[in-house]
Amino acid sequence: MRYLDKISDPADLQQFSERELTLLAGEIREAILACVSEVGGHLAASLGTVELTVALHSVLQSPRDKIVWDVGHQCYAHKLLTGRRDSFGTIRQYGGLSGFPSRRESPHDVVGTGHASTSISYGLGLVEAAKLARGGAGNVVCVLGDGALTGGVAFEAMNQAGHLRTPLVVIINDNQMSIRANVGAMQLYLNRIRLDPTLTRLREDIERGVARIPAIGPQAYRLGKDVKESMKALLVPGMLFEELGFAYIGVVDGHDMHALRESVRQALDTRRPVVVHVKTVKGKGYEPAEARPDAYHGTGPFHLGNGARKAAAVGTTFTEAFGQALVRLAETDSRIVAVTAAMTQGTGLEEFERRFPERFYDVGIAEEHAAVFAAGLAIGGMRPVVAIYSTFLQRAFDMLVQDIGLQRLPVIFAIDRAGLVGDDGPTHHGAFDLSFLRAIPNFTIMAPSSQDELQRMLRTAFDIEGPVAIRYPRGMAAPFVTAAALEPLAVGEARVLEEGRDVALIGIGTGVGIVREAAALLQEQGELPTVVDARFVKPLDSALLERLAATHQRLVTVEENALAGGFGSAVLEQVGSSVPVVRFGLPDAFVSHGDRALLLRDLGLTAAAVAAAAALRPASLARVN
Ligand SMILES: Cc1ncc(C[n+]2csc(CCOP(=O)(O)OP(=O)(O)O)c2C)c(N)n1
Repeated sequence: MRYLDKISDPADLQQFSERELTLLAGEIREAILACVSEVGGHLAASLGTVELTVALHSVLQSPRDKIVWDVGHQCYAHKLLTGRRDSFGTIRQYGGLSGFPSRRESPHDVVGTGHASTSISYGLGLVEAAKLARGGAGNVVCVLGDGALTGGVAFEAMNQAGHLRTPLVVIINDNQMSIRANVGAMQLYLNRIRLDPTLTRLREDIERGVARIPAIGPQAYRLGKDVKESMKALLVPGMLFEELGFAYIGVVDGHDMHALRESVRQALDTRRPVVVHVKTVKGKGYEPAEARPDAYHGTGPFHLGNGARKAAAVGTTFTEAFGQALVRLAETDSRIVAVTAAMTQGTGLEEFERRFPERFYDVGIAEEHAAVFAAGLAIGGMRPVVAIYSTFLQRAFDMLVQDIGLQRLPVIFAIDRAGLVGDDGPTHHGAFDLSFLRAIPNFTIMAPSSQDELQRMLRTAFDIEGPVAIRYPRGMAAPFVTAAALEPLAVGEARVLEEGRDVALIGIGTGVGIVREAAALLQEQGELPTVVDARFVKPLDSALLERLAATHQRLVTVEENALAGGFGSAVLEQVGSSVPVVRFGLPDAFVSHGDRALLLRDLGLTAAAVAAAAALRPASLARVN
């Protein structure tokens, strides 16, 4: 029997010796690999934190003690140790376990996460709440990566924690990687600490009050505390954290069970804010993932033997279509600058970075900064393109309003992963961008139905002297429309795909594929709907909408955005009560994780449902909003 099979609750770890805990870590690694190679998932981060997770759960008493996982993508070992071993194989699948901590799933998942850099804020709130409630609330340990430490909110929380002197343990899981190699001055600082063991020894020497600094010798010690403090500031690892009011413990080998357990105990004993700097290897224990942790950050199913992906993608994704077009445009316009917040690969900017390194910026996990930085670039005469996932753009909402919309700056947002993303679930679905962008004056908002359309929209964006958003989904670009690539579009003009009668089906983005299919179903029943690709959410093609309203008995809109405030709402606002409008889109609820097609089916976002709602024979109406 495996050690893992003896654990149904973290308390069961108490029965094991440190040697057994280390063996258990090996079993957990195997279980993660067996599962993720079958169903895909966040592999490398979870492999890197196995010993850390075992160490934490063996020292702490969860859920009385609370572990807050930043981002949460490294939580697989935690799930295996907290009563979810038998359902682990369902992770990220429709109806199965979430790929992230989820409050609905387990009392051990103290917070539900998915977005980075929030753990210290949560942790601080938890400890302060316990103080206020005067309950014996246990210890709180936040685990965040060096990548997450590039996010400003982490520093906002440290600033407050240091000030309050709140007893809170912050474990920095330093693997030198964000999704790819981490960037920024903070990473250089962490590297300096972790790469130079003499610094750690120096720290110990100075802490003991022994002046053994070679060039200065014993005299310095006699000069007293001030000199000692300034020497510390220059040389001592972790001084930056100490200046912020945190004690510093490190650097700890994140794969050494004994060292980890000792340092966690020591940290808990300090009863003040404390940083434990742990050095781990992302992808630890699986050679392909150690060699290419970026490729195995999030992976589809793969062959365990050699790490090769089981299903290679065929065709061009929207992401690739965007990246290619941006490179083409940048060849002839030296003002074009690309900005990403730690998502170079995910947003298709690798080729741009290779071709134009001086015009490429990875700002780290800092979406708010990315937006304002781009605003500065635009004021300075550049044409910045911020390539960003819809869900992460949510962080920068105030910047979109204040720093870009209000200033009417020509910043282009290339918004990837708009709509449902599938396996990652509600923390990652891009459900709201049309709603929150549409409310901001001066923005032009487009959504392509195909890769050609995306490329033409990007070209169009550079002709617009104000902010632009282009939103497109994860996955393959529908190949059904071919237009002359990179020809600009007429701003605010929709495209009538089929002139029909009675019912007008109006799609935006992925909605266009659905209305085309729905039209085909209706045609089989002898109906002749009008079919429109709206292309623009703002400005709307108001002339066309007025004409359709006057000549049709019903308008049907289809979008992959929240119905509240989305494209269909815009159409309703335009046509008022002059014609019934049936809207299809995402509900006023957080959509779960799982296969995108299954989720769309559950939500009634299918061609069959649209056709049923569009059919004029009342009996076949599926739903009318
Ligand atoms: C606000 C936000 N922006 C971007 C992401 C995408 N993302 C997920 S994990 C990750 C890298 C995190 O690096 P780190 O914190 O060092 O953890 P590691 O994966 O190295 O363990 C990024 C950029 C996110 N989850 N949240």
